[in-house]
Amino acid sequence: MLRFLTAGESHGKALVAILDGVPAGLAIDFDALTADLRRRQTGYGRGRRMAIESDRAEALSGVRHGESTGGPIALLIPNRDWENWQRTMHVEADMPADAGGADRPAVTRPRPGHADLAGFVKYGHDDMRNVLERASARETAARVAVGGIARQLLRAIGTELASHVTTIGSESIADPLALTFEEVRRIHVDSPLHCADPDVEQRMIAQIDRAREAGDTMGGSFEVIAHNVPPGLGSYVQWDRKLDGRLAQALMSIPAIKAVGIGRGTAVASLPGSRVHDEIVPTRPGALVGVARPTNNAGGLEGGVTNGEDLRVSAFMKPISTLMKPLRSVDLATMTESPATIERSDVCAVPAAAVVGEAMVAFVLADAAIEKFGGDSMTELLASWEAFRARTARRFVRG
Ligand code: EPS
Repeated sequence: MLRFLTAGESHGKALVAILDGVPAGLAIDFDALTADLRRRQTGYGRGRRMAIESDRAEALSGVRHGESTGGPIALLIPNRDWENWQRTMHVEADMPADAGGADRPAVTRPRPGHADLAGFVKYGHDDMRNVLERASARETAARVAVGGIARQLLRAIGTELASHVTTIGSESIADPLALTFEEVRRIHVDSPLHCADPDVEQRMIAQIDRAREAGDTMGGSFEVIAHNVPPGLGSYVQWDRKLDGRLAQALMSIPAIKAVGIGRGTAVASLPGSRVHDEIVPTRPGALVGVARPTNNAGGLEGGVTNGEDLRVSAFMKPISTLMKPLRSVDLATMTESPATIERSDVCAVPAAAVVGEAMVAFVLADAAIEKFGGDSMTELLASWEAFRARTARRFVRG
């Protein structure tokens, strides 16, 4: 079983993740982790914080001489902004004499849409900074580092991932499923919104600009595609083993994600079966699953099990809840109507969320691959995968 926990506040000293269950002998490429962390920091519409941070994950345990040992991998991502927040965020009961930054007043005006009010009620905090610091999407940097390791495990069995932004506000690309994995993978890493259609991307940028000028924010959607996914991951035999359910939970846990779609997603509700289900035709020589599917509306999952087609999942993100032109709220210190708190924030973070989405999908797939192929070391896992591969390919050969 692969599992992870994260710790850390947005303006605390660092983010931490513990990833447990990585088989021994996986070569870990830390430059690749840094590149993923960098991608999460970019995208048109991000705020000034990202100019301060240059995220980098350091392993504190579980890696020796560049390879996983089989022990838990502890990852540390320092927050560079910490030095500007020590007077507000110090751990000690008394402010340390050398603490830097400002001593900011308590947050008492909850932002509609944020965890502020819910955390005030649930944990009994008077200063909602205790809520927003942990509810912050900054935590997703730790997930990207974890997902980067999961991705390296998947690469060992030939599985690759890519993502693209499909909607910002009212602008969408026409048909995401019409794009192949290769077309999505080829989107330039420095493209402003990581959208496959440059004309739509320009209109998306204009939407973000208009939102920024109005003190408003923008949501959108993205799709994650996994290519060369082993068939047979997940299971139909029990509700909590269905891979679509596991992917949905993983993606819904990303801050601000409000809906998840598999393959054709919500559109299947309004189409007849003849236009939804992907026909099965003979034959696909050389393929592991030796039949062809002319369409992939199912997004690579049938019965909660991967079917060998590309895995395609999308996620839908609400606009960020910190508005520079704040919505109405109540100051809970005085119980008087008062505009919501303004924190430094982003106008749109959908491209960043897409990178986090890749990380979460990679984690779920790596967990499912370890479950299916097992083993304590990569040698064992790869041997089991190869044997399954050979056995499966043979079953599609007749005559
Ligand atoms: C950040 C995500 C956002 C940023 C944050 C860094 O977090 P939140 O969900 O709290 O809006 O606003 O940066 C700041 C809090 C800041 O000081 O600018 C991230 O993804 O790293």
